[in-house]
Amino acid sequence: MDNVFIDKVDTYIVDLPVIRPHQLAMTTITTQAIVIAIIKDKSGRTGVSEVATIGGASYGDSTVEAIKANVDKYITPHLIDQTPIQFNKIMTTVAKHVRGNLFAKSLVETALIDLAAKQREIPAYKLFGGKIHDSLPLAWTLASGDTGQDIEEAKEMLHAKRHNIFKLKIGHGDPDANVRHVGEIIKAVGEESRVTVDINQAWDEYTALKQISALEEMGVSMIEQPLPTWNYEGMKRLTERFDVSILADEAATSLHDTYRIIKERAGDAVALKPAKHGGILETKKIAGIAEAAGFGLYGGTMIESTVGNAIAASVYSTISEFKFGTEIFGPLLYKDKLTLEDIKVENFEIQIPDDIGFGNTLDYEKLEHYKRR
Ligand code: MUC
Ligand code: MG
Repeated sequence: MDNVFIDKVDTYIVDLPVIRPHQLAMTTITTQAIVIAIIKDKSGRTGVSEVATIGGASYGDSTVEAIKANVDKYITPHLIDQTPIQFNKIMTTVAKHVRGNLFAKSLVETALIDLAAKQREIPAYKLFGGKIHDSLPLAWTLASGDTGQDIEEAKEMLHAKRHNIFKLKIGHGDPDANVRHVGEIIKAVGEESRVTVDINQAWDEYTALKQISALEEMGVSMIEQPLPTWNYEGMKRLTERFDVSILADEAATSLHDTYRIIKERAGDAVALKPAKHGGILETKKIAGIAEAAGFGLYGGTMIESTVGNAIAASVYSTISEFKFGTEIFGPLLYKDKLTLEDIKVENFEIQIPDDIGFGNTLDYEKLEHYKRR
C-alpha cells in the first residue's frame, strides 16, 4: 500500500432532479441539492462521499453552499498528508478546530472511510464493527401532495413488493385536513402496510394534542417530530400522554442534543442520519446511548442519492435493531444517479452492498453534467 497519504480534496455542489414533487411541511422538493466529496491519495485512489440537504436553509441550518465553503477552507487543511485509516484521529483534530458543521464533517469522514476501505480492498462496514444485517426493511414516503396519487403510489409499491411501510408527510396546510388525508390512506392500504407520519416541526403543542389522539385512534404507528426542535418539554408531555411512539428527528442532531432528548424523555425514538450527526462514528455513539435508554431506532434519510444512500446502508447494517426499520429510499426518488451502481430492493427490504468501500463507482460524466457552475 504505497502512497496512502492524502493529496487532494475536491467538493462539488450537484443539483439532481426528482421524479415527482416531494411535499414536506416547509418546502416542496423538485430538485435536491447535494455535495459530493472526492478525496484522492498520492497513488490516485479516490474516496467518494455525499451529503444531501432539503429545501435550502428551510429544513436545517446546513446548506450546500456553506458545507462546500467550510470543507474547502477550514477542514481540508487538516486532511492533507494524513493517512485515511486514521479517520478517528483526523476527525478529532477537525472537531478541535471546527465547531458545529455536522454535515460538512460527515461528508469528509465518510470519504476518508471509503478511501481507507478501498486502500485495503474491503467493504467499509468492516472498519466500524462489521455487518449484522444483509438487508433491512425499507419505508417509502408518500408526499405527492395529493391523496389519490399517494394511494395509487402505495398500491404500486405493495404490488411490486418494494415497500409496505409508508411515511406520510403532513404538517403542510390545515391540520384537520392532514389527518383526514392520513385516514383515507389507512382506509385504502392500512391492512397490508404500516403507516407513520412526519410533521417536520409544523404543529404547536395544542394542535399536536388534538391531532395525535386522532392519528393514534386510526392506527398510525409512529409520529415523527411533531413540534419545533426547541420544544423539549412539549415532546416530553406528548411522549408521556400517548402510547404511539414519538420520534425525534430534526431535534436529534449532535450526540449532546440527543443525550438531552434521551435524558429528558423528549420522545421515545430517534431517527439516525449520518449527515446530521456529523458522520458514522457519531451515528454509532448515538445508536449506543439510544439503545442503553431503550429508545427505538429508525434508519433515517436526508434523501441522499446512490452515493450517500449506500453510506447510510453500510452503517445501519452494523446496528443491531431498528424498531421502525429504515427509510433509505433516496435513490428511488431521483430521476438519475451519479454512480454505476443502483439501490437494490427485494421483498420490501434494501439489500446491503458488499462491494469494496461503500460500493460506489462515481460516474464522472454524470457529475460533470449535474454539477453546479
Ligand atoms: C425527514 O424529515 O425525515 C426523510 C424522508 C422524507 O421523505 O423526507 C426526509 C426528511
Ligand atoms: Mg423527519
